[in-house]
Amino acid sequence: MRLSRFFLPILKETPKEAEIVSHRLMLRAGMMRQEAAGIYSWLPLGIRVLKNIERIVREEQNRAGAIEVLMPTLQLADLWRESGRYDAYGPEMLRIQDRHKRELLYGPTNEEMITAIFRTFVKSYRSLPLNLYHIQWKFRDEQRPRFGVMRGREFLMKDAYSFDIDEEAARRSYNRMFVAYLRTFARMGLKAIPMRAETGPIGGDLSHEFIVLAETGESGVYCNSDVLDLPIPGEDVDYDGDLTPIVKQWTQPYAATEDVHDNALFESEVPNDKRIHTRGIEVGQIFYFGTKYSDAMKAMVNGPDGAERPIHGGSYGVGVSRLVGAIIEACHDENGIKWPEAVAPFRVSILNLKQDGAETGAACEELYKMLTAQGIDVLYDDTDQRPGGKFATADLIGVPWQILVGPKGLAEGKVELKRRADGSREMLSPADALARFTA
Ligand code: 5CA
Repeated sequence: MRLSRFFLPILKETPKEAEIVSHRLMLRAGMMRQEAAGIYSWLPLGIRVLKNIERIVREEQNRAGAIEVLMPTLQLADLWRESGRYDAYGPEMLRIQDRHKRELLYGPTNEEMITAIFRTFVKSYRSLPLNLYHIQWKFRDEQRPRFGVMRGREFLMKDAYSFDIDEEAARRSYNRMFVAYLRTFARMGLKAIPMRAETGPIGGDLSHEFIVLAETGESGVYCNSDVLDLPIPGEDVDYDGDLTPIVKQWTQPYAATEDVHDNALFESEVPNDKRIHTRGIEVGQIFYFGTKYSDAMKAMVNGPDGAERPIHGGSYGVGVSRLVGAIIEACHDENGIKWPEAVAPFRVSILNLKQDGAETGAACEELYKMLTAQGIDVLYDDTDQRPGGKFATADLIGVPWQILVGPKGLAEGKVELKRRADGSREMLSPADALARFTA
C-alpha cells in the first residue's frame, strides 16, 4: 500500500475526550472515528488490526475443536422470554420494534439463540460434545461507555457455546476453551491471566476472566506473581487428551477478581513478596452454567440409556474489539503504538526520506515491488512530508519494522532497518533488508 493512496486520517492534536492512552492513540493514528457514544467506525488502519485479531481467535477456536457459525445481530424478544432473561437483563438491552410491532432486540450475547438452534437439530448424546462459536457485533447499552473500544456499546465479540451430556464432559469442554484462551492471547503478544470470577447475568457457578494487567484496567484483581511465569501450551497441545494438568497448573496460584476475592485466603496462601493487587483489562471470560438454559428452554438429548436429559452448557467470550485497545495499552511508548507482529496492520513500512530524489525513489520502488511480490504487507510512505513527519507517522502507527531510505545511506549502498519495538537500528544493503522479510 502506498501511503499517498491510503486513507490514514492522522490527528495532529491529542483528542481531549480520550482519558486513556489506547483511546488517544487509536484516534490520533486514524484507526477509528466515534459515531455516537460507544459506537465507532473502523477506519482502514483499525480494521486491519481488528481482522488480524479475529483471525488468531478463529484459528485457535478451530484448533480446539469449536465450529464456526454466524448468528444475526437481531433476535426475537420471545426467545429471551423463554429463558426469563428478557425482563431480567434490564436497561443494558437495546429493545427494538419492527414495522409489524414485533419485539426484537440487538443481541448482547447469544445463549438463547444457540440453545434454540441446538434443540432444533440435536437429539442424541452421540452428537456431543459440540461447541459452536461465532464472531459477531453485540450491543449493550452500557451506563458509561468509555475508554474508546474498551467499553463500547457496539463491540465485536467471539462467543462460543458448548453442549455436553453431563458435568464431567462439560468441564472437559471448559478446559479446552481455557487452554485455547491461553494460546490465543499469547499469540497476540499479551500476558492474559485466568482469574476466578463472578458469573453475573450469564449465570452458573464456575467462571474465569482472562485479565491483562494494566493500571488503566476497569477490574481490580489480586494474584500471586508466580502466575506471571507459567508456560503457554504449544501448538501441539492435544485437545482430545487430558487438559486438567495444564488447567491445574494455571489455577493453583491465587488469582481472583475483586468480586470473588478472599483476603484471608490470599494472605494465607501468598507470601508477602508475591502478592499483586492491581488493575486489569478483561479480554475474555468463560462460564460453565450447567443446565440453566437447557432446563428453561428444553434443550434435551437422549442419553445412552435412551432417557432424555438437559444438556450441560458453557459459554466463552473474547472481546475482539476490546483487544485492539488492550494490546495498545500493553504495547506503546511516548511516540505511539508498537504493534506485536502477529496483529500489526502492516509488517513493514518503507520511508522515502527524499521524496523528490531519483535514487531514493528508485530504491524505494524496488523494495516496495519486491516485498509486495512476496505477499508481505508493506506500507510505502511516498508522501511529500519531510523526514521528521514521516518518522513521527511511522512511530505513531506502530508498524514493527521501518526501512529508512535516505540519500546518504544509499551513496554507500545501504538502507537503515529500524525495529519499532526497541528502537534498534542497523545499516544494511537493500538486498539484505529484503531477505529479512522474505527468508
Ligand atoms: N455470553 C458470555 C460468554 S460468550 C458473555 O457475554 N461474556 S461477557 O459478558 O464476559 O463478554 C465477553 C467479553 O466481551 C468480555 O470478556 C469482554 O472482553 C468483552 N466485552 C464485554 N462488554 C464489552 C463492552 N461493553 N465493550 C467491549 N468489550 C466488551
